[in-house]
Amino acid sequence: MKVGLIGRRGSGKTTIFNMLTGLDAQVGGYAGSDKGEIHLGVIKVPDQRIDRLAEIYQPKKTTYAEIRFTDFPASQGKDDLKAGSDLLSQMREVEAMALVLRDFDVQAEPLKELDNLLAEMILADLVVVENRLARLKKEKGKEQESLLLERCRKALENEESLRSLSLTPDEEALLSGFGFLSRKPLLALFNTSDERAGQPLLRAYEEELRRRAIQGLALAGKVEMEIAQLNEADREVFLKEIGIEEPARARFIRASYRLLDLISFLTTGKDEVRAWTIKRGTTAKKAAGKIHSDIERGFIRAEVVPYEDFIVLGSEAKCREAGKLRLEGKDYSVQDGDIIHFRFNV
Ligand SMILES: Nc1nc2c(ncn2[C@@H]2O[C@H](COP(=O)(O)OP(=O)(O)OP(=O)(O)O)[C@@H](O)[C@H]2O)c(=O)[nH]1
Ligand SMILES: [Mg+2]
Repeated sequence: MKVGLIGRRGSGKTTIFNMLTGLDAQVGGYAGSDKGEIHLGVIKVPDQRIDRLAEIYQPKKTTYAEIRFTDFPASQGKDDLKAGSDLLSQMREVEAMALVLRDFDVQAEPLKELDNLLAEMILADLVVVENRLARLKKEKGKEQESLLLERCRKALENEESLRSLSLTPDEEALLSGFGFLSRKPLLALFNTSDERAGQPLLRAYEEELRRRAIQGLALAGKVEMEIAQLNEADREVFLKEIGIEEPARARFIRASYRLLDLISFLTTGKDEVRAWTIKRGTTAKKAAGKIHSDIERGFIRAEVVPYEDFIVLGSEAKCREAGKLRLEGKDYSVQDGDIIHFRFNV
């Protein structure tokens, strides 16, 4: 999964990037010490099921699901999302956006920041839609696309995001190539002061977000970054001391999975124990394609054991005896925690 960190200059994007990745990218980029670089980082998604399965199988390789973060610099001008900018085209590549909102001092106006960012994204998308529509006028046989883009234009002109449109899978596919910002799943990250570390999102914010149909999360970027950069033993002590139950990284990962409606299925064996991230509702055949296109193409069936059953019974053989191993066809909707062996034929 690719997540972009986006926000105003000095809102704490790099601070939060460091917190999430445990890296040590230069903060305070706005002061000129770094020249607006993009930072990239990858984290493994902690998964106790994988830990447990690795203990049982002792595989050669253990692979967790991953999230890839891109920390975007705020651009030099005031409008970060100027049409045609390089930054903008890179933002179109991410699958989800985390908007970092400054909420750590008295001058902070996180909701205003949020609304401005949302408005900029709508504007950026509108430019793309209008350019494309102008070009389509000269082309034949693109009626469906034109009609759809007209619908998009109407929404955007009414200052509504493209998230608000309900689309058929076909329409979705037509739009996917544009990478519209206002259609990307969005998480609002309120970067609070250290004193509010570990506290949930303010009620007032929650209500405002609900009105905008956006999910939010509060984190105290600065102190949580410092915690993330400690070694594991010190981290535990420190977290207790300031009363944080769970590091913000774990909360962030869970919120992202919820936001994107993602689940994991698991594969096991002597070679590798691995978690695979898919969208809820993905069929067995499509899930197989996540591993390899050959397995999708030659799909015969999926042998499925739910993780919980496997742990209770202790082995695949016992699961088989107890009738917990199911044979599922290509249209089976994969469930979170399914341990799957795919049978296929190439
Ligand atoms: N007090 C306090 N300061 C913070 C917090 N988060 C960030 N800062 C400070 O705000 C400044 C900007 O932080 P960065 O993380 O570099 O902000 P940024 O959004 O990456 O900035 P640009 O990349 O320039 O747009 C730094 O000096 C941080 O120490 C916070 O939670 N509390
Ligand atoms: Mg930065």
